[in-house]
Amino acid sequence: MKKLYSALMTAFNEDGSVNLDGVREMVRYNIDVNHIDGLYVGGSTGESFMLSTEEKKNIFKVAYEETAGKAHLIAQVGSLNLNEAKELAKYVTDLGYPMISAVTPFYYNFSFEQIKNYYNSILEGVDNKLIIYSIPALTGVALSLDQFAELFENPKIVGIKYTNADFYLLERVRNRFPDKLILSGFDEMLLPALALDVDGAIGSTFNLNAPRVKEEIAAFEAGDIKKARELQTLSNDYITDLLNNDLYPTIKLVFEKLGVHAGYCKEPMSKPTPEMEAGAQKIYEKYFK
Ligand code: HMN
Repeated sequence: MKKLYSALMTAFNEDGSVNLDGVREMVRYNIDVNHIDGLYVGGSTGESFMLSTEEKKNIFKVAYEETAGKAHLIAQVGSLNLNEAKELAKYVTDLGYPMISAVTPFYYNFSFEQIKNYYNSILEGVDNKLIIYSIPALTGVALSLDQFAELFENPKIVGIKYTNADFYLLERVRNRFPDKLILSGFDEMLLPALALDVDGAIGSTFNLNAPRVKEEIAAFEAGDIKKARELQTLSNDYITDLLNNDLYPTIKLVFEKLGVHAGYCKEPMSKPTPEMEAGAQKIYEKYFK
C-alpha cells in the first residue's frame, strides 16, 4: 500500500512567534481524523526556511511527542547553513526520528560536487536514513539521473522526495532504482506519479484532503483508474481553489473552521485579508462541510 504523508504546517501567532500548541493540534488532526501514514516535518509547508534553529528543534520535539509512534516521521533538516543541518540531523536522530530529509542547497548555484559533500557531511556520524528533497522549481537545482545515482552511493541515502513535474525523469529514476523510496511531492499530479510506481506522496493539501486522497490511492491500487481519476479531478478542483486563494494561509483558515488552531503564517507570507477569508469559507463549505 502506498503511503500518504502530510507536510506538517507551523502555527504562528500574529507576531510571527511559533505556537507549539497549534502544531500539536495539527499533528493530532492528521492522526485522529486523517489517519495519515506519516508526517513530513520541517519542510516548505512548515515555513521552516524562515525559522531559527531553536524554533525548528521545538517543532521537531513536539511533533515527535504528539505523534507518539502513531505515524511515520520524516524530519527535513536541510539548510543553507550546513552546520545547522548537521546539528538538526543529530538532534532529530537522537529524538528518535526514523528518517531525515534535506533540501538540495540553493541560492548560490552550488556545483554537484558541493551538493554531494553537503549530503555526505549531513550524514557523517548520524545513524539515520535520508531522502533527498528535490524541488527544482523553488531551489533551481535539477539533479540528473546520474547525479541521483552518485548520491545513492552513500548507503544512508535511501530515496527522494520528488517535487518535480518532469515525469520522464521520474520514470527513469523509478526504473533505475527500483528499491529506492520515491515519494511524490506535487499533490495535483499524484495520479500520474502513482502510474509511475512511486511509493507514496508528501503534500501540503493532504492536511485537509487526506481521506479523499486515500480513497484515490485505494481505487488506483484496485485497478479502478476511472474512479481514481474522478477523485484526482475533485482534489484538483480543491487544490486550484486553494492556490488561487493563497495556499498556506488558506489551509490554515480552513483548519480554523474545523476547530484546529493553525494560526497565522509568518511574514513575508500573507496575513489573511477579508477576501481570503471569504475564499476560505467557500472552500470549507464546498469540500469539507
Ligand atoms: C514540504 O516540503 O513541506 C512539502 O512536502 C512540499 C510539497 O511538495 C508541496 N510543495 C510546496 O508547497 C512548494 C506540495 O504539497 C504543494 O503545496 C501542492 O502540490 C500544491 O501545489
